[in-house]
Formats: sequence, C-alpha cells, structure tokens
Amino acid sequence: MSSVLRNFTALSCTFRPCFSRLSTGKTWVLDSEVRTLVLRVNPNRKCSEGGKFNQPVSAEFVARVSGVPTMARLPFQESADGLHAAFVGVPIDTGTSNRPGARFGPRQIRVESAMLRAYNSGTRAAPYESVKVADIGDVNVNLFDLKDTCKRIREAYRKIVATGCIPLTMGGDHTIAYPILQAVAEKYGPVGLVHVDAHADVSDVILGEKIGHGTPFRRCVEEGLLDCHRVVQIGLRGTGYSADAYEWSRSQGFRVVQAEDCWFKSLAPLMSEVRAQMGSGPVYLSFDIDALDPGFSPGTGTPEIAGLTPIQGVEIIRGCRGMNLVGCDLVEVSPAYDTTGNTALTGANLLFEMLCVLPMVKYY
Ligand SMILES: [Mn+2]
Repeated sequence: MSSVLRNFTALSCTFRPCFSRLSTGKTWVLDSEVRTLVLRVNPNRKCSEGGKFNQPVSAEFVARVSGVPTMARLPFQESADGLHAAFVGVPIDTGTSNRPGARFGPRQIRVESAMLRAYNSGTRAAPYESVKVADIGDVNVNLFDLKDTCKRIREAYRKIVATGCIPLTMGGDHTIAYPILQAVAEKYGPVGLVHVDAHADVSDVILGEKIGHGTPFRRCVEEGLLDCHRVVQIGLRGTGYSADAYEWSRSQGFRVVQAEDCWFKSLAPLMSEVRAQMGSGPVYLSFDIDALDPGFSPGTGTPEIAGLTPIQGVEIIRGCRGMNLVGCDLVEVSPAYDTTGNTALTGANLLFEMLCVLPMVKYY
C-alpha cells in the first residue's frame, strides 16, 4: 500500500473522531483536547465506541471530493481480519456477452459512494455503530484468463469468509457470483439465494463456454451450492431463446418473479413471502444492476427495457432484513454507458442498503 493511502487511512481511523464542531457552530477544529471538551458537551458526537467500529469520513468535516476514494469513505485495510463485514471489489468484465466495461465498476462505485452518509434516514439503521466494516480493496484478478480469475476469487473469498466476515462485493460482471458462492457454500453449506436480475443467468453454455456472466447459477446448482427451494429470482424479463426461458429455474425449485409480476406494485408484500421462504438458514443476496430499468441505470452491459424502479430495488433489499445474510453483491455496473455516474451512484446506495440489513445492525 502506498504511503499516501496509508496516511489517508490513518487520518480516517485516528483523526476523524477529532473533527468536531464547537458550540458556536462556525469553527471546525482538529484537536484532541477540544474533542474531549466537545464530547463532554455533546456525547452523541463521539465517533466510535473505543475504536471498536470504523467510521466513514464525514462530509461535514472533510470535502467529498478530497482523499483516496474508498467505498463509503471507510478505512482501507489489507485483509478481512477483525471485520464483521467487508466491501471488496472484483473488477472483471471478461465474462460479459455484450457491452464490456464492468471491470471499472468497483472503482466508479467507490467514487460515487462519496455521497453516502453514515445513517439510513429511511430505516434509522446505524450500521457503523454496530458492525465493523472496511474497504479491503480488490481481488487480484487475471484479465486474460477467466478461469484463473474464478480460482483467484474463490481463494480470496475463502479467506474473507473464514472468520465469519460478510463480504459486500462490488462487481464486476456476474460471473463472479459462481466462485464467490463456492467459497460461501464451503463455509456455510448450501445457501438460500435472493437473486435480483433482468436475466436468470442459468444458461448451460454460451458460445460453447461453461463460464461466463450468463451461466453462474447453473454452475452453482450443479455443484450443490444452493438450497434450491430457498432461491428466488426477481425482475426477470426480456426476449428469450425459447417461449419459457425460466422453465429450467422453476424445475429446480426456484421461485421466479418476472418483471411483469412487479410492474406497478410495491414489492414489500413479495418480500414478506420471500422472508418466509428463506427461513433462518444462510442466505446470499446477488443484485445485478440490470434488474433496474435502463432509464435509471443505463451503465450496464446487457440492458433490458421495462425493468424495476430504484424504489423497488430498495424495497427488495430492505425486505431482506431479518434474513441470515452471509454475503451480498452488486454487479454489472459498467460506468462508460452512463455519463451521469448515476448507475454507479445507485449501486453505491444499494450496497449501503445491503450493509444496513445485515444481521446485528443497530436500528434507532
Ligand atoms: Mn446477471
């Protein structure tokens, strides 16, 4: 790690608690003695409970455009050691079947995540008061060999989940869900799956290849990584290679909720059924940004019209609260197709929503 990044991390970990506003409301200070004074005046201003949890750098005290961009402006650390949850990037698009560019997803999500604040105003979740989370950087992928990349991802995630740390993954194309689930299922056994996507991603082969972003969940089923009666696929739509493109999914025991079944509706009632379906067993949440309508999230590789709204996306994730989530991902952000940056911004917010529904997160 460069010394610059190390210094930034030290700043965010050590000195961030010392940024405090004096009672005048005008002066901003960086001084530990003043911090003590301010904490006495306003104990709620304290940053972390004895350093037990990491705090993001707040835009109240440090400009959003300043610093090395980590996810949610959290500290960076090299490994998942000591963390309850970790943001991790998997920057590949080698498995993409149409527009490339998802390799730049993690980087752009980190940049746009500078808009995130510490609390969830909608649900009153306070993740940084109850979960120790950091950005642990990216898997060292091989851009020239997708199978080798899968091996590298599997090995990296074995280490992440070994101590019970919950990975919050920034993709990367959807291929990555396969090696991630190999590592997750090795630790927890077959998992339930909440899969939000425009596509089922259960093709057997594409262009003769078994590994790609249209095949991960087929491979997962073949290897027994999923508890198939605890799998739901939400948002599926678009043209198919046959009249019933989702027959294979249903024949495995998956619940398939096509986009048409989501149109014009709140998805809160659906999620109540999904919570019952998932029960208390381990669940993995995989969210392909192309589940959302390309009008909201055009920055993706294989867009399909008439998709979910961001509101429905948030309803799905908030509806996962109470599940035994052991891992989450947000994949397929391909920034170059969205000059506004809003696709990555949406991805960053959805990842924050995922953090907020992890078990043990405190709510006010
Ligand atoms: Mn997908």
